Amino acid sequence: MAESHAADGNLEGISDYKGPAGGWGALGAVARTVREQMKASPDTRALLQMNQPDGFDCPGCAWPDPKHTSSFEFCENGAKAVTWEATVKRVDPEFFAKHTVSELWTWSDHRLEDAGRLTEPLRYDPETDHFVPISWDEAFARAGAVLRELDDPHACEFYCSGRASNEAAFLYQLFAREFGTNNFPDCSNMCHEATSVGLPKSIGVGKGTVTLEDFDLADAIFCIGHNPGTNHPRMLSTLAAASKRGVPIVVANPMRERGLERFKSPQHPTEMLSPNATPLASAYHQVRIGGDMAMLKGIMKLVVEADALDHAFIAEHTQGIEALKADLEATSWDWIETTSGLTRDAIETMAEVYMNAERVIVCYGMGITQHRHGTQNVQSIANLLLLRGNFGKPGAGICPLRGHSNVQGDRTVGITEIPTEQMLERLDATYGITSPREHGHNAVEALEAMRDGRSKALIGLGGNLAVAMPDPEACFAAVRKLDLSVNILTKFNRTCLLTAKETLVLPCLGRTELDEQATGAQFVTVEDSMSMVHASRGKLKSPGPLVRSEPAIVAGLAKAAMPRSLVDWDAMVADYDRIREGIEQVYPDFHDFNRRVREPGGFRLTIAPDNRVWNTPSGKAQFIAHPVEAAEGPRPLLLTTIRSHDQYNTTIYSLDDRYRGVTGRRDVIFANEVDLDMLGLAHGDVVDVTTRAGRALKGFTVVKHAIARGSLAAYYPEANCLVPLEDFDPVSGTPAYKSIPVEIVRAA
Ligand SMILES: Nc1nc2c(c(=O)[nH]1)N[C@H]1C(S)=C(S)[C@@H](COP(=O)(O)OP(=O)(O)OC[C@H]3O[C@@H](n4cnc5c(=O)[nH]c(N)nc54)[C@H](O)[C@@H]3O)O[C@H]1N2
Ligand SMILES: Nc1nc2c(c(=O)[nH]1)N[C@H]1C(S)=C(S)[C@@H](COP(=O)(O)OP(=O)(O)OC[C@H]3O[C@@H](n4cnc5c(=O)[nH]c(N)nc54)[C@H](O)[C@@H]3O)O[C@H]1N2
Ligand SMILES: [Mo]
Repeated sequence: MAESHAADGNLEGISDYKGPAGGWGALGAVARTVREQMKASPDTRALLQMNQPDGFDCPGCAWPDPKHTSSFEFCENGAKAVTWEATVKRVDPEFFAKHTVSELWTWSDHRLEDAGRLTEPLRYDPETDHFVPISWDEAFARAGAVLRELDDPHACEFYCSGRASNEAAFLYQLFAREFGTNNFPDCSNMCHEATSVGLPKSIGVGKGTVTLEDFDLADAIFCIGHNPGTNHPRMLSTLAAASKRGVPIVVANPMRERGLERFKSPQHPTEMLSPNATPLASAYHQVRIGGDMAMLKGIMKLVVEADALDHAFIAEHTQGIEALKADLEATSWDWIETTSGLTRDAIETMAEVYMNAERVIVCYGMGITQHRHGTQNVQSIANLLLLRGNFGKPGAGICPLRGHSNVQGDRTVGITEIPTEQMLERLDATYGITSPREHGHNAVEALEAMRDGRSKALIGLGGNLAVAMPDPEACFAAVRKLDLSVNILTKFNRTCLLTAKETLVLPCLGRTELDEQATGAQFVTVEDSMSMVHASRGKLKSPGPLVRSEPAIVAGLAKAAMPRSLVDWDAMVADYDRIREGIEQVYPDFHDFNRRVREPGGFRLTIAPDNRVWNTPSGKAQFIAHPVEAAEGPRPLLLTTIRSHDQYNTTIYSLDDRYRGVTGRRDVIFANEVDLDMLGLAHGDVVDVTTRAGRALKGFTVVKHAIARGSLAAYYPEANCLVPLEDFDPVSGTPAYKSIPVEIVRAA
């Protein structure tokens, strides 16, 4: 990696990126990933199948496609997600015979996954410290034996990551509930849980309310705490179109992100040849980390003072405005300015854009949710929109940018630790089972239960739980204590190396691959960020003859764990239409599912606020006031954790982060130049970052960056060691990954 240079610091691989988002850099990156992962494989045609009417849904992000009907929509990072899955590299039995687990443990996360696709079921052999191939029958029998022996079904954790299809996820929750638990830690618990928990209280639904068409009608768009250039690149075309229409796009983000500043579409030949890129943000406010609520309160205070409220809407559709007004009145500008790091003038310009627009969309991502006050942040955004009736009219609404491509769908079909009674009754009536009524564990609770020995088994339907969670030391130890760890994966990762008494790795098909079952080729369904449900059909050859589909693996485990199960698992695996019939019976919103999902583009689930229907206890939308006590003393430096351009969560495609000017390394801390001066540090210094509780990230290099004062940023998962497991939003359980109080000193 980078060497140190005494004179100008440890700055190898650090530069200033001057280009736009997209552009030739994006095309070059696509060519590179195709070359590295797919060699000359004929399956490079996979890229042409992505997001086509008859193709598969991009496993990259959850941004919708123009109706999934015609346009050729893919992006650089979608191409990386597909080539990473469709790679020609394999980890076969020979690979595992060559490398012990102790050796693999020393590999980087990048190298582990880059080794290639899993091809056979594996079991860890503690005698030799190797993973060894076993048959599917033996794998299921071994898992079933441990699961049947548990004294309590609640001692098993059913983790779900967000790539699983609706069909796989529905079978998975059926398995867990017939088994007897609602323990569904899932990636959503680390992601948009503040949305899932916060929005139902505000507007009666825990999802976004806008569609792509709304972006064509909006008069103003706010983008708070998300980085579309990297994490939802297809959104850049939508933002560029709005910008060309002259719609103001107001950004609030501590970091200047190129993907929010300007964009050159790699799919527009004329744009590529012209020297000009489309500007995106009309105003860029570098809010201090964790300062969003103060900023939002500032805007709302001005809206209320100007009496620019939609009085008719408020009277007919809402409750709670008085408490919100009282809170805003009691909130001082001094607190707003110091907490947000923005001047009153800047906030006035934001309020003006907001008040001058009839139809406003607010988009937000992890910069809002992953804080101790994540739920309060989300509800403050809802408050802002409610003040001017920005729900239930075209061109307006709230737009949480969901994470994984089907994380929203997984939730919709039952992956939740807090199911409703109505849902359980329908599930029980459909399958003749008796689901448990006790709430289950979310992700933090699952790790605590494993750490404390209350939970003894972990099944993972995708994902890399122990690496994605805070406090790796605690999480690693927790998994290693288990009786059983089952990993249903496309690729090997660090969580599988945390061997339990019995450790199984079960290779599954990815989204891009042809899924043949007894009745022929199957398709699956997914739900995007805008509640569109559509079909996804894999086309590529399976990476090996033994690899099975996720529904087949879930059914195999269920049968082994419950030999007397009341569910006809084989029938559902033979024909996924049978699974969809089950989904339809449990969730009436999916009526006529098998027919409607075969229509081009699929269908949209009902989002009640679109019709100004509020499924809250009062039947009204709720303003929810969040009085905050001003903190005493100097404010600590806050560190946020972010994704690089070449990573997908814990999957590290390469060590580059093009738009932030970082090449070949990830050991950096982005800092504001003035802060560095005040700390007596220089661009390129090697530092240690520590927390009060003694956590430390050592030997990283500080890099000056356009980031708000008092704010630092480092990459996830490297910086997860700084986050304690106990540090989360008490309302939603979302870990506070984005506001870690730290100190920073030159390394000894
Ligand atoms: N290529 C790619 N695509 C992805 C993913 C990926 O890893 N790679 N991950 C997927 C998943 S699971 C998710 S959840 C999404 C994540 O998508 P994003 O939400 O965009 O993800 P992050 O990189 O975590 O950070 C978002 C932004 O929040 C800003 N931020 C940090 N702290 C604060 C704050 O306190 N306030 C404000 N206003 N902003 C802040 C950061 O500067 C950064 O620009 O993307 C999905 N899509
Ligand atoms: N510090 C910090 N920590 C964070 C975050 C942060 O912003 N900062 N973000 C959080 C967020 S938003 C999320 S969503 C979580 C992500 O947490 P996870 O969802 O658990 O993690 P991923 O890295 O997405 O999972 C990668 C693994 O999924 C497997 N996989 C890929 N495709 C498939 C498939 O089609 N099927 C199956 N069965 N397996 C597949 C591969 O084997 C791969 O190793 O991390 C969280 N952790
Ligand atoms: Mo996420």
